[in-house]
Amino acid sequence: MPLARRPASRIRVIAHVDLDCFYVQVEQRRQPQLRGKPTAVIQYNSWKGGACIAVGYEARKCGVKRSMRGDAAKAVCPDLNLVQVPVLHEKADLSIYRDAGSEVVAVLSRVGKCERASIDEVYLDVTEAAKRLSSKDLSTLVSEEASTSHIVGLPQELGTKEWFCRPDASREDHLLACGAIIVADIRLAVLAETEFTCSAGVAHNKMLAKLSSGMHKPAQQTLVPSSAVESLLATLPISKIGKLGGKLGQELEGELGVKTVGDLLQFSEVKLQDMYGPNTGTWLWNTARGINGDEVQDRTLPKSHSSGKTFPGPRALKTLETVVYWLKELAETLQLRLDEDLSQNNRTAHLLTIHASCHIEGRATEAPKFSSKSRPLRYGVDKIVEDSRYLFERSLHEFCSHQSAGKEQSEITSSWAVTGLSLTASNIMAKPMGVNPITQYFGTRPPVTGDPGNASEQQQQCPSISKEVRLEEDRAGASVPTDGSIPESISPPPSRKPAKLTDLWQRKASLQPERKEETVAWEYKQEEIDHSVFAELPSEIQQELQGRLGVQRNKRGKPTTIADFFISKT
Ligand code: TTP
Repeated sequence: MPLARRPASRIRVIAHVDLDCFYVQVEQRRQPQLRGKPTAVIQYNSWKGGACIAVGYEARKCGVKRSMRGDAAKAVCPDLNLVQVPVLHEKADLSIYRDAGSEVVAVLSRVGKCERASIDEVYLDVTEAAKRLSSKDLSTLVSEEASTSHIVGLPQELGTKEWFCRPDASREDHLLACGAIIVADIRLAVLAETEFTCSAGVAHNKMLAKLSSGMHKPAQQTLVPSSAVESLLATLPISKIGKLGGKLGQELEGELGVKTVGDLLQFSEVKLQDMYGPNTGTWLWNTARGINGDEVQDRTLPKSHSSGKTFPGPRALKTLETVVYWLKELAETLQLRLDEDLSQNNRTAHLLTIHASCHIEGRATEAPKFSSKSRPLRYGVDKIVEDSRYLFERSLHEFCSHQSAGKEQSEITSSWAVTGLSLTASNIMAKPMGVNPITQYFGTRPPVTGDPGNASEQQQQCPSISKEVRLEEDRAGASVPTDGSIPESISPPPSRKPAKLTDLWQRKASLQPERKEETVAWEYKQEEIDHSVFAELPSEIQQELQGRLGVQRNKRGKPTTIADFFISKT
């Protein structure tokens, strides 16, 4: 559910930075002979040459698209270089891409508050830096890169540099121009220090910044002045707004005939609240006007860790034994990530969630879909396997019961097929220094297999396996051990270990499809906590406890321009 936040009371300058054809750039840096040549990165999977998951811009010009299999891509672009995602423990290994992203984050975070939003996307709040620049004479500061910025709604008679430096600019536009100069400079620094090009959107809020970063790619930046917002949104399909891509967007179209963001303007806030609830109604009303109060979070580390894999077509898992085999594989990867996070960042995760895609063979699956379920996370591969197996069985039981309504139960329970499986560790918190976790003070009850009444689980309807999982699949499509290698693909050289940046980030939760809020399962009722005892606890413990209770409450409620560089590569 989208959250309607209070509009910001001050002018902000926000950038959304998105790396161009990211995996391809990482591979081209590892294999410089590929620079300027049509290149795509494929998941390891012998079927029809593997799926393209990242396509370089040279290859796009030849007609290669991400949705293509390697064989089809080669057919449209015979010179195409296919690079396979590295594979580790029978699954794709994304660490080189994560580490490369961390290098970029390290550079970007110099200019302002930095939120790592995905493996290759970052939000930056450059308001303070823009304010500092605003007292200076911009005409001497507009770099060549900045002057290539695209400005939405720029009057034809005005050049970009003129728009930046015009004396009658509003305070809002002046700060935006300052932000654009800063973002152009930091993009050049990213290129110089990491060899990666990126594109950016610069606006007064996150939503508009994100919308605009993809308008001109690769290696360019786009500004959205407030005066251009209305016309920009008037014809923008609602699906372009992240949170309107799914069920809510379909409802808007079906119930109100809304196709573009501008179409929403005709409805009052009250009407939207009546139809979609007070929070979503207000969020929709704001969105129609380009209002978005979301703050850039100060976060360069991931909010969760996931490990997943899909099992398409004949690879679908049809027995509990094979599911448990893969749960163990996924648990091992997850535990490695948890260990790394603990040792490098002193953070621990507290919630384990299993997502799966399941259907009954030979039948269109009827709603509700296979439920995602969560429970408190216990560290250790065996414990993760035990807990996730328990959750899986619970969900499978519910799924089969529903699917068998009016049909032969035995037929249903024997013909399920799992095509996607993933484990996520979330609710990550800093581990208090020098004290044991609060779970040790209270002795958290471990989950008991077969305990049907365990109140600590939650359930979510997972409309489909998440994009996160899809990404994991892409890496892990590789994972069937009997697959042959792909002759045309270029095997990547051994991974180059980047300098100490692995601790900076990972993948985002924004890739997760929208779904009901996750809640941590806390096994103590708030009213059972004696506040005088609570006040005696070490502050770190109080903090941890508050964190948990807080979550519980949620339940309720050198080229001159970067483009030159890019062109010079082609
Ligand atoms: P994107 O940012 O969606 O795309 P991109 O960086 O390849 O290209 P663009 O210049 O158009 O932004 O994805 C970032 C990386 O995430 C991409 O390089 C590969 C990976 N990825 C997957 O593995 N599977 C997917 O389904 C998608 C969409 C991306």
